[in-house]
Amino acid sequence: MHAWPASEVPALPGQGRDLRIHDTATGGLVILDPGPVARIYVCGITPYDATHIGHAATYNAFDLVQRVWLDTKRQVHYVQNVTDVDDPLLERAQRDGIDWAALAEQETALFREDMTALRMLPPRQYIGAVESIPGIVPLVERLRDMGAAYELEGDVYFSVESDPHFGKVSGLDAAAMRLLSAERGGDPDRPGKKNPLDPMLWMAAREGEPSWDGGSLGRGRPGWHIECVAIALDHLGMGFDIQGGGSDLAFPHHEMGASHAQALTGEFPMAKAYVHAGMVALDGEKMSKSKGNLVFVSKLRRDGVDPAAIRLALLSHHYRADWEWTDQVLQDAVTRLGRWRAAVSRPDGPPAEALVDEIREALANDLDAPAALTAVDRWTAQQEQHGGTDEGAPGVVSRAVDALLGVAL
Ligand code: 5CA
Ligand code: ZN
Repeated sequence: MHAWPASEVPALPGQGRDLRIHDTATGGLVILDPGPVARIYVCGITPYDATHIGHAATYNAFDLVQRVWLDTKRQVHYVQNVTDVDDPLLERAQRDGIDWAALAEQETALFREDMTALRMLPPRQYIGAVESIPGIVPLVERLRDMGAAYELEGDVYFSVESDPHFGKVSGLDAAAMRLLSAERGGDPDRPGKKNPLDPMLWMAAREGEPSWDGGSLGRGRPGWHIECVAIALDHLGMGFDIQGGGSDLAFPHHEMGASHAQALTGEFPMAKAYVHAGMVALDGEKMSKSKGNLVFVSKLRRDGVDPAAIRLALLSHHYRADWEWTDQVLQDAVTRLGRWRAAVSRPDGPPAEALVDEIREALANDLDAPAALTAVDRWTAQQEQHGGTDEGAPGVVSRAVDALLGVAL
């Protein structure tokens, strides 16, 4: 699959600071020390509906990670998937009487447009579940052959007990895991499983559903977690820096994925940090495709909202917070964008060096984008009230806001 075009990242004077980021597994900040090439895997969309503000907020967080790393003069190896075959996608296609593959293609194309408009830097590899199947099958066969997976009525399940580190990503107890498993795509009540939490690795072909050649597994399609693991291991290998997604992926998705990878390789951990973005709500409830309480990025764009204002609205909340989308949030961002643009449109202004430093420090400190915005607000207020004599300072501010926050002024 192809990704989307990269917007240019302006070069800045000086160098950024190393990222300290909250890791779900340890519950605290970790100082990541990636080599010259930082490695990150971010879970992509299941493309059965358009990109909503919740998705955009999560991808915004990981775009900031990429920008902080680039600012430390590292390269970034960023991989993202597209879950282009899964139960919710097939159910939606069935409901609407359309071909599931056409639905996936259409919504993935819209996602690329939205990401481009929001100036999210693309992943180096953007990979679909379907195209990954030839790589997934041998992994499932290997897990089965080593005794970490078992068959149940033609389906293949992963045995969570095969990974001694199972549970370390989410830190949840068995009861909480069971509840979340039932809510988020698992089948804890299916009779015959060794452990109710065991997730499916390979689902035998079902009547009326697409299926692929699974070698010794028989025809079928892959489970959700093994999809991301196959893609991550293929392109990044074990011990990569960040596994990212929204907080609803911590369990079971990232827990199970880590266990699949750790059982397969005998190495620990799969990722140095598991990073999770908070959930965006609308009308008091988590924005979700299944509930339908959605604000679409593409709809806002069609209504004439500047994508830079949408991006500023996302940045005005800390990535780990759960927050509520309202018209006021967007209105405030539109006002802020107008003030910032006016402030950088003058040839001179207050000195910019300290501001660039403040933005860098804020982002390196667990991606504190709201603190970065406050710093730019302060510079803007000074420019509005007193102006300044530093020639070229507004240009430096404009480039820093673009390079570090992805907002084109
Ligand atoms: N395809 C899988 C991941 S492999 C998936 O979860 N797809 S998704 O389309 O449901 O979600 C894509 C990303 O958006 C995930 O990281 C998810 O955690 C995040 N996300 C979904 N809803 C929200 C929300 N309301 N607020 C913030 N992030 C959200
Ligand atoms: Zn995933």
